[in-house]
Amino acid sequence: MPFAPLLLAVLGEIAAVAPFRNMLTPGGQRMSVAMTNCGAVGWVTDRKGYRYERLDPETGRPWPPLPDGLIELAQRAAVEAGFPAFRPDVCLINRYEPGARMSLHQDRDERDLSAPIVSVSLGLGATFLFGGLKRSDRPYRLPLSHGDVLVWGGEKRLAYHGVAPVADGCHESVGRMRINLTLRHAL
Ligand code: MD3
Ligand code: FE
Repeated sequence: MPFAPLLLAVLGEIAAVAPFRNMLTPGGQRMSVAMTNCGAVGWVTDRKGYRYERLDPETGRPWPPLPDGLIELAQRAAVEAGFPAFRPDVCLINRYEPGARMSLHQDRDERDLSAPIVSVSLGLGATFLFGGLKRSDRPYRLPLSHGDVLVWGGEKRLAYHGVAPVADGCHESVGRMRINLTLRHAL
């Protein structure tokens, strides 16, 4: 994967400023996925709810800037998928250790839901669960592996989705984890 080494270097710099943390859901459950952000705002959750915040609640400081290379990668993917106007302003970074999962949810905290979301997967593979517009719609299972770049937009933007528990393993360049970056237009 040509862009993986650069991405991993950038991730190390981001995590040094805004460390990965397991956030609390509004219901009080600790998430198994560890998260951080870069960009003008960052996605957070705690007892008060889900939202985007300008300051990292862990450090009280702004999130690290969104690297230009990441913006370009996401814009190139979005153009290919038919979203030439996509202007990402935030990247949510998810880290899955073996056993971590993400239950079915919708992404609806972004202001303009006509903007797509670009996701980049690194490290261990995972099964992505791709449901419908109702939580009860039975999800498709889609394997995701290192280097996959996907663009989620249009009528599927509000589809329920999640990630099945990540199986144990060790990826040769990323190690014992899966990293997923989602580039979004949140503001
Ligand atoms: C389909 N992350 O951060 S990324 C999330 O692999 C999230 O970490 C997953 O769901 C992960 O919110 C999946 C791909 C993705 C992101 C947003 C979507 C797929 C989507 C929004 C609508 C439909
Ligand atoms: Fe999501």
